[in-house]
Amino acid sequence: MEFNADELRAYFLTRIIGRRIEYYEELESTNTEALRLALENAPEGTVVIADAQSEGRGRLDRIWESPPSLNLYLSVVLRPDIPAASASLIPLAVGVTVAEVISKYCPGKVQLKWPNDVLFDGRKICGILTEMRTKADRVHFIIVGIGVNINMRKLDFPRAIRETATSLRIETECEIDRLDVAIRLFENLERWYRIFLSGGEAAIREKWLQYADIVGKRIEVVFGKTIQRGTVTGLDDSGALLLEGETGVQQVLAGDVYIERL
Ligand code: BT5
Repeated sequence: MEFNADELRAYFLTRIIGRRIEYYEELESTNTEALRLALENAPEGTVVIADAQSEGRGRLDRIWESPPSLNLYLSVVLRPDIPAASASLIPLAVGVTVAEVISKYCPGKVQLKWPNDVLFDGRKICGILTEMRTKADRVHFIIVGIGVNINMRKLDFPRAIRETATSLRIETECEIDRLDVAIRLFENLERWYRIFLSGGEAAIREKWLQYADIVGKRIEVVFGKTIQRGTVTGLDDSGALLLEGETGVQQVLAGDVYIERL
């Protein structure tokens, strides 16, 4: 078959994710740097990657352990032209993206935990931090931060999370090429982001629920001093978790989920 260089160029021109890639040996946080670039009009699909983070962030100012040379820490700038209220499925689409990529390396026990932790056999292998800026009531930009534990060994984790965290290397007993994981992540994020943009919300919810395996389970959701309890019946259109409790069906918009042990 003839080699068609124009087609090759067209392929890259039509890509969104990775259109611009900024790499750093160390950053405080790739989300903070991506936020800064986005405010300077960095194009949609800009990716910021760091080998290490000195102040990797989780939700609610928690710390994301980010030692050098072992893992992936990256943030992507998205600029969907949609109302802010319609953006809440994006974190779930990112969860699905990562779950599928991790399943390629170690199939079977990958699970999504609402809103978007990725667990392997009950241990956290990836954290996702999504931050949005709005203009009037529309999305100005969204920063999707992804931290995947790749080559950390058990002793590389601080003692406090040694039993609750894991990595691809721990689970596969093989050293994994970080670049390979990054490329698969970009490809799959491109796919799910396009599904989102073309009205594929139902497909995102369906795939997310498959990986979450939570429908029918009794859970407790803790958000500050508020606790919600009930049985999960599914996700609503916006990606909120639906809980059936004594007072009827309630929407869960934020918090940490615990499966109730009866
Ligand atoms: C998260 O928060 O899981 C979101 C983490 C997002 C990290 C990425 S890395 C690239 C980008 N740049 C950033 O600065 N952040 C993003 P949360 O659900 O709040 O979970 C945080 C909790 O996970 C901590 O309190 C620890 O218990 C645990 N933890 C910290 N580091 C971990 C690690 N490397 N692996 C597994 N668990 C970890």
